[in-house]
Amino acid sequence: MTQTLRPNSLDAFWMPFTPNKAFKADPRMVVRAEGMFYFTSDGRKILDGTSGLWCVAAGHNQPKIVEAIRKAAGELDYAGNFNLGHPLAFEFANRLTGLTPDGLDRIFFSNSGSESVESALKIALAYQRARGKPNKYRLIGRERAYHGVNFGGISVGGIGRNRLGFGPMVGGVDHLPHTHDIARNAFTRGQPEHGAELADALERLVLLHDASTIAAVIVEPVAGSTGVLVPPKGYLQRLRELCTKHDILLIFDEVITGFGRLGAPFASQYFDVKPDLITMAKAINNATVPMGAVAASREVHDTLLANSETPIELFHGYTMTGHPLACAAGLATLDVFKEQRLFERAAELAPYWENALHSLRDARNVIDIRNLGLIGGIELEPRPGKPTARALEAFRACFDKGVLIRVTGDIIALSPPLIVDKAQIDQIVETIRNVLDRLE
Ligand code: PXG
Repeated sequence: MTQTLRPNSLDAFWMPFTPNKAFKADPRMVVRAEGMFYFTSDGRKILDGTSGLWCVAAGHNQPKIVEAIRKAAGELDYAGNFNLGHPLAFEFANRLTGLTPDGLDRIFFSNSGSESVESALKIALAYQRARGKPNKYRLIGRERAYHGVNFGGISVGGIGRNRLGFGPMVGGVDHLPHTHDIARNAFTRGQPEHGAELADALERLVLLHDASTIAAVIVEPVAGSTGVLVPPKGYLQRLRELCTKHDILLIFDEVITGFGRLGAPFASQYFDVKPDLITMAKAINNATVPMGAVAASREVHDTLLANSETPIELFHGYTMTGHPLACAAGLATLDVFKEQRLFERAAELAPYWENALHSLRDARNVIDIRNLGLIGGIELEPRPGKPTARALEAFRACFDKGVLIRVTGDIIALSPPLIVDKAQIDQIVETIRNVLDRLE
């Protein structure tokens, strides 16, 4: 065997969504985590203002969840769920239905948000076929949407850069306009006043394509990774009405908004709008073991099962669907959410979070601040000719000052674990102010 790499070489790992060359020239490594903190390889303690990547809702290395995984690994390392079941998957699916909106109580497991999106899109198409409407095949996404990185997800997604270079995409897809409107809504606390009428763009797509060709609309209730775009008041309600009117399924991608981020189990309950399918992942088991899921309405599930022409009703699933470790972690996570009242805690802290964030209104180069639940977005004026540079420098400077933030374009996106306390919120906000006021 030829030894081509040093033992600690950074070369072999091709990092996702990362400028690999720049990172490897100046790496930031974490080696341990606990509660609200990461610990770096050089012994520094970093306050996590991002829940990892929007996922560690119960805080890092939660002892009860860690123990559940240890125990499960010693009992049943792996069992697939193709024609052979294991109790943890059934138990976890049952328990999840205690959180999903009434009637969305059939759970399909995947291993990530991206796979949950693919699963939901395929379920939507299979449902339309099962009810005798195979011509309802179109999928409607939205500009500035992020639905993961697989082909269905980037097709309905609305980020040009994520689509560029990957060919013609999935066919039969169209997009609604995004709802971001700084001119009318800058510095709104919570939901913006202006923009509900943007949902009416669905009427235009119906005129163009005819409702008889449209299977489903997919949206993030709050768009997260493209910079915290909070839906205008009445927008999601209007979208629901139009989908119902035109016999189109509505899918909420709740990979970020699920599991208490807004102070309710799902955004669906927070906004009191019920979709037909919900995608979830990330905080489903506190991100300890890769897992995602789709919650489907009874109508969707039962129609598919009742009208199947073959014994297998849905030709879809993954080797790791309902992995025992992921399910064990999920069960423990739901216990922790309940015991520590984390969703209620998020709701109680939301006003403090809102005030703290909006105190940055007069910080240097800030052009908008947005918030909902325990999500925050701070939009910076891009540096002329150098978009994203200012935010990236803010990210590095905050990290050096012991606070992990997330940046996307020139927007700082914040989503602390739901266990965050007021002093830690102050620390996050004060660090950002300090950094911004010193940044060109
Ligand atoms: N849907 C939504 C709404 C998401 O936010 C996915 C699907 C895909 O999930 P997976 O597990 O396949 O990555 C996501 C993921 C960021 C960031 O910094 C956000 C995500 C992923 C990585 C970074 O905003 N969201």
